[in-house]
Amino acid sequence: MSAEVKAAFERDGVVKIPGAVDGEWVERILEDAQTELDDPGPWVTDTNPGVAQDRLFTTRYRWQHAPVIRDFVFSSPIAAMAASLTGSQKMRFYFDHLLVKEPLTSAPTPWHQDIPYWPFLGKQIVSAWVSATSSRVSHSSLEFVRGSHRWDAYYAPESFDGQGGWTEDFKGEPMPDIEAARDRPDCPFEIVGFDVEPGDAIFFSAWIIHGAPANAGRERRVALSTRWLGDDATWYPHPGCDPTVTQDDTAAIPGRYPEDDERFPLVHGPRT
Ligand SMILES: O=C(O)CCC(=O)C(=O)O
Repeated sequence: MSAEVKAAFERDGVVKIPGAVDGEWVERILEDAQTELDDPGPWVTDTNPGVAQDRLFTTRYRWQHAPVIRDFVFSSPIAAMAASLTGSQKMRFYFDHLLVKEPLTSAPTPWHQDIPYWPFLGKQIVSAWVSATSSRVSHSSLEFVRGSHRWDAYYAPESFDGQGGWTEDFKGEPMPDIEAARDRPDCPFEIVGFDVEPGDAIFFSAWIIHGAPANAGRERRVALSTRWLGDDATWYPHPGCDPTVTQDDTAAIPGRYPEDDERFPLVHGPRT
């Protein structure tokens, strides 16, 4: 990563890296997506099961048993890129999240911040959203509130299926109404979106506010988001966070760097 790209990531909280992974990975992700749509695993959000249009489908936490995801995590260049962007010596893996929007999916991805959903704190926590399809912002590519990773805000999570609160347990500030503000001349948010081609990656801070519009197009949109823990990550289980991994599942110690190779394997960097 050039100094310029790293500076942009630090300033904006997001950068697009064109052609981050090659066509072979793209093919494998597309095949994996079809397999999951046909036979979904346990951690699924699905607004319209079984149909070919108007369906937002997400599935996650499969790296331990899905060979494509496992290979991607351990063999693609993404971990090294995440380390370079965040200035981390090491990168541990948190989880994988496959996100599909079928043609004419009316559901937007709500504006949200990732960090409150997750049992971690730390500024060197990053996602790599790798697109396996060509997508314009109007066809549900991602949008961001530029610089919002530096606000020090921690907003209450929302469910992706439009059903409102992610959990009753989480007490937090509600997300500002970005959508209502965006067309106002005095909109205080700088919204940036990225059109993508297959293999492009959007890297973004776990603290940045982001979302995606509906898919107004006639093509399926497929992306694999992987979540990475940099050097300053600490384990922070809290009410209402990600139910796929709890304190019962890990040897990680609250407030400490998560040295648990079963749950959060070291993928990049030295062991010591
Ligand atoms: O793909 C999407 O629509 C949303 C992705 C997202 O929010 C994420 O990867 O954190």
